[in-house]
Amino acid sequence: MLSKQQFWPWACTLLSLSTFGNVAKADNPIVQDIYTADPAPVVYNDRIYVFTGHDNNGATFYDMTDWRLISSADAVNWQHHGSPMSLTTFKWANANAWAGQVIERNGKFYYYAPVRHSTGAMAIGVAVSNSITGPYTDALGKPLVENNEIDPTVWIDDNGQAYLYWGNPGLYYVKLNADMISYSGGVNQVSLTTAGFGTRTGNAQRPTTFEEGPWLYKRNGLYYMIYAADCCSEDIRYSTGPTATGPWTYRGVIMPSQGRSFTNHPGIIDFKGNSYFFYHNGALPGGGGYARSVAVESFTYRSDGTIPQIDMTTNGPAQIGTLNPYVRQEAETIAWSSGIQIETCSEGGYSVGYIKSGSYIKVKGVNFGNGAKTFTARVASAGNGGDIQVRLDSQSGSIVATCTVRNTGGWQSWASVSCPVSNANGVHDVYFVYSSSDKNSYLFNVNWWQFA
Ligand code: FUB
Repeated sequence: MLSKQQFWPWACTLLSLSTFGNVAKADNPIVQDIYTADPAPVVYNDRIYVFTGHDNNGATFYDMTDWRLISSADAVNWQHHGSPMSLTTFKWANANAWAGQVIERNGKFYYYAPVRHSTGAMAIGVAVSNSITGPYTDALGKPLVENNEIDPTVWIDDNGQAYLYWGNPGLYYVKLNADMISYSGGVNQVSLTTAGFGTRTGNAQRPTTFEEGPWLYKRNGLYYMIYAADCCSEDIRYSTGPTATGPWTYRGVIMPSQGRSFTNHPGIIDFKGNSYFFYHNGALPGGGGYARSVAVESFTYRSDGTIPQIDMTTNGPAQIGTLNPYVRQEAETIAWSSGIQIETCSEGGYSVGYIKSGSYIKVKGVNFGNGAKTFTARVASAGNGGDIQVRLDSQSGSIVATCTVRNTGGWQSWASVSCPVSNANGVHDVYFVYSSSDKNSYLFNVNWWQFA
């Protein structure tokens, strides 16, 4: 995979770390080994979890078959959690694993997702799990709502009333019951007025800018409806209201149409005192309208609660705190990667695989404090192995440790390798650069790493 600098044609001037006084910034897009779309962030247990769709390589339509999940404690290093749910979860569905959202209630997690019913119409299913990372199982064995429209968003108001909105071309909502898998009062259709959703020109069928991808939330007493607008290419706009059911007042554009994908899809959260806007674009190599990638920006609400314009960047938000290298870190905790894939691990969870010479993983803002002495990695190899070079601050930065990995007897036969570390003090971006004289073969897999 190319470096970001090679493929970001509309990039803002890339700013060096020194410009920010050594504050690590996220790298956008935040997943590099696969195409991801339709981000749905949720804060849980001091982490941001982002549920995404998964675009296929070479796709010519949204023939998506599973969803993906990543999480972060610092908004720059993202742990991959594989696929929490797939199309097969909904036995009554046969295509289109599109834009979903997860919400927690009373220790259970509810995943609302649009899929194509085997009858042919788009419908919204609900799946449930006891763990945010899944697996999720179909809660009903049939659609929760079905009117051939898509893109559910869910919000629980202060009084406990939950709302599920969805729609394209319309906008609908139901009041969910406390069980989160049924509703009362029937399906309500929002009247899409230009006062509420802005004026679209040149499309008599769709006089307002609302297109799809609604995202409902409440902040400081104000209800927000964010949505993809004014297709195509879409931009992101928003409306606000005094209640979860409006009346809605149009507030304008948040993110202009940018970034090589003719769709976009919003998700907004507050986390550790910061506000984050998730979206997608076509920024990865081979990216475009059907090969999208999720990215994130931080922003600050104006004092009246309105949202400023947010542009796509390659830098993304600043890191919250630093990453502790003296506790075990999953190898699939990544700020940026090249030439790797994530796969399930026989020791549990996930590991990094398909590593070749020249592949690398960047982890941002690693705090070595007074200095690390030893590096340990959990590895497996059915091949000839190779070296893990631990470099600081760039792919070609100084090498502070080199661990040699040999054949362990299988790609899931795990062993620990350790090597001495020198001159690793303070806070640095760490690049794990994988190296071998064999430039063609897979070298080894990595499950976790830890400094001492
Ligand atoms: O990912 C498939 C569809 O594309 C989503 O449901 C829409 O929001 C658009 O992003």
